[in-house]
Amino acid sequence: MSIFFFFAALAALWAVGLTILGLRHPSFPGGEGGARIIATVSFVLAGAGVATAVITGQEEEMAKQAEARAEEPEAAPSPAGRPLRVQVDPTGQLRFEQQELVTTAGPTTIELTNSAPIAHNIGIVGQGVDVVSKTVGRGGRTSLSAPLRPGRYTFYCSVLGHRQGGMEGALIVR
Ligand SMILES: [Cu+2]
Repeated sequence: MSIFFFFAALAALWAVGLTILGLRHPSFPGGEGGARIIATVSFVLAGAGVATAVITGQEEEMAKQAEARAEEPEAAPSPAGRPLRVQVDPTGQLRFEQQELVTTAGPTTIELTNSAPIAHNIGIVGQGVDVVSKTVGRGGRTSLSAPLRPGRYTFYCSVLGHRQGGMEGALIVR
């Protein structure tokens, strides 16, 4: 930014200087050599100004994009009131299909669909909240509801050994 302003100021000073010289000396710029020098300096100043403007613009655009990326949530937040849906890995691995859930503060419902061959449930723990749904077998569905304040929670399966085996994820409430 400062480099761009430096060249812009230099170009402006150059233009003002040329005008004053031109007004004071009717014979200005004094021959072909003088005119060529003035034309060259003007061209270089204009070129440097444009180049720095382009580079500055690109840097600002990149900084803006990096900022946008940093602010982007990893998952789109579920609109308030809509249930968050979680599926279990159908192959029997101890994992949920979702590793991260994002929602907005308020009454929150998580619905679990279990298409795995073994029984599972879903629970939320964190920020003083500790709730677990019913345990359901293959093809079963269950849900749990809790009022959630903004913060970071963990959702998990409370069946013995399942959380330790990998059945957990992050629940982010905004
Ligand atoms: Cu489980």
